[in-house]
Amino acid sequence: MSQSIHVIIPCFLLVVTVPLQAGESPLAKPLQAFDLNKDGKLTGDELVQARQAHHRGGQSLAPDLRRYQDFLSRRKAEWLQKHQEFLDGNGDGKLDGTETQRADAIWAEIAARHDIVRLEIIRKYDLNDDGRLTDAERTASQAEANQRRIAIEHQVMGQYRSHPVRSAAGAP
Ligand SMILES: [Ca+2]
Ligand SMILES: [Ca+2]
Repeated sequence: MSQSIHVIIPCFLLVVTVPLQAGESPLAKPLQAFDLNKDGKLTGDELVQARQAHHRGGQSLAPDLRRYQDFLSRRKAEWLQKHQEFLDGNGDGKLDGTETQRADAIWAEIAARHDIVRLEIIRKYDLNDDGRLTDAERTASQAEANQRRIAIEHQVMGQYRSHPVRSAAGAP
């Protein structure tokens, strides 16, 4: 009887209360990695991460992150092409150092918002709670994700287009 109870209690929720040496975590070793603020407890996001890692059964999130970074690189290349005319401030048909710097800064703003959308989309469409999207979950999320990414790029570019930065030479 007591054995079946042990099986039911998810191991990641157990916090052992034993007298501690200074600096020693009350968490079981595999869980300590999730205790980001090192307070000896799993709270909020830490608990979510631990639970999702448990549901992934030891599989890491790294391949998904790489996949996202590749996606973001392709997205940036398309964006550069689409807004080439605007980003090419002096209109010589190419981006010099200053223009590239500015393009990178604008893209960093867009990418930061894409990152937020990515997490929100995963939270919403991750039905099996493993912190990643399966192909089916990804397909289900695609329409909303695309729509939101287009809106972000549109909004940020709108702001820059309506407030053009002064030229490096210094307008009066
Ligand atoms: Ca140029
Ligand atoms: Ca999932």
